[in-house]
Amino acid sequence: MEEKLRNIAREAQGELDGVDNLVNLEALRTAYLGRKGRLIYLIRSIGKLPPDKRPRMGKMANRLKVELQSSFDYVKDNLLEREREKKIREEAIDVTLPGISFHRGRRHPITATLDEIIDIFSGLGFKLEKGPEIESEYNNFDALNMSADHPARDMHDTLYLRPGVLLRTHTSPVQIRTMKKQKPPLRMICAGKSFRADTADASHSPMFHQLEGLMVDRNVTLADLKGILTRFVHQFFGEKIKLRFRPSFFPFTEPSAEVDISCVVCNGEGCPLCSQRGWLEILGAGMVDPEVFKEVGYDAERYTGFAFGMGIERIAMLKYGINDIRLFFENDLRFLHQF
Ligand code: 2NM
Repeated sequence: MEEKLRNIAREAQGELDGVDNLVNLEALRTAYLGRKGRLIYLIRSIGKLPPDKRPRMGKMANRLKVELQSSFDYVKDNLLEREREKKIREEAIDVTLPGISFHRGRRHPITATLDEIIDIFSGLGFKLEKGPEIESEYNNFDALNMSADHPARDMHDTLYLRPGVLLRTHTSPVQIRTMKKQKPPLRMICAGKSFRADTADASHSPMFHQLEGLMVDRNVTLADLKGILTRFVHQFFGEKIKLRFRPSFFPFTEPSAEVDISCVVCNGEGCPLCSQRGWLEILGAGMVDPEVFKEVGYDAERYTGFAFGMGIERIAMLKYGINDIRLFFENDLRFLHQF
């Protein structure tokens, strides 16, 4: 009996040493200490021993039972700890790894400039009107006092789609469309793409954006034009900026003017941006020619109006210090992400 107990102790220890997971450990525990286990079986047979041998064997068996129990517990604790460590290793998150970066989309600088200018004129009571990029020769030229033989038409290097139909060379046809469907008083702006058969260089692009405005009412004068444009320039470029109106010519306005602002870089001192002149041309304007009013059915005796137009790329280039118009259309993210 003593021999059997010692065998059980040795074998249990040997098997315990080889156990490497909790399932096998539990099976082993059942095999030795379970209700039908080897040790329990032996303990039950103690009752069949002669009475004088029972206490010693009982003690020995019980000691072995307690020892085995604590050996099992010890191995179980070790296995649990090993599993926990493995889990931590496998599920570890390196919080020092850099995040997965992504670039957020944003407005194109031309859109941002357009939005800002539209906001300013909205605040002055001008309503935004829209028109198509494909236009009739009539709306783009004839109705604007630019007849077929008018020299100003040559300046516009027009992209024709077919005879009489073209890509608008400016947004002025939107004014024609609006005046034809709406009686004065009228205060409108329009903004959008214009097209000319130009070869791209630092200051030319075959597609560019214009924003134009028109105000028609009784007694609208050049003073109103100067007042509105001054408000716009001060709001967009800053209160310090000075304006200068130079006489010019457009077929659709009389008189006509080109508007300069004091240089945004040198404040009029003279620098490379303004070619030492101290002034930058930013828009064209004038009093609407009575011929245009006649064409859209407005009474030129009763109404007067001013109109103006500006190139958005040029305005954006001055505002953001950009020296090549082509940058706007290359869609280089290194450029676009700066705005
Ligand atoms: C400019 C300069 C001067 C202009 C005139 C008109 C219309 F249709 F009312 F006659 N729209 N836009 C105009 C006048 C545009 O852009 C440089």
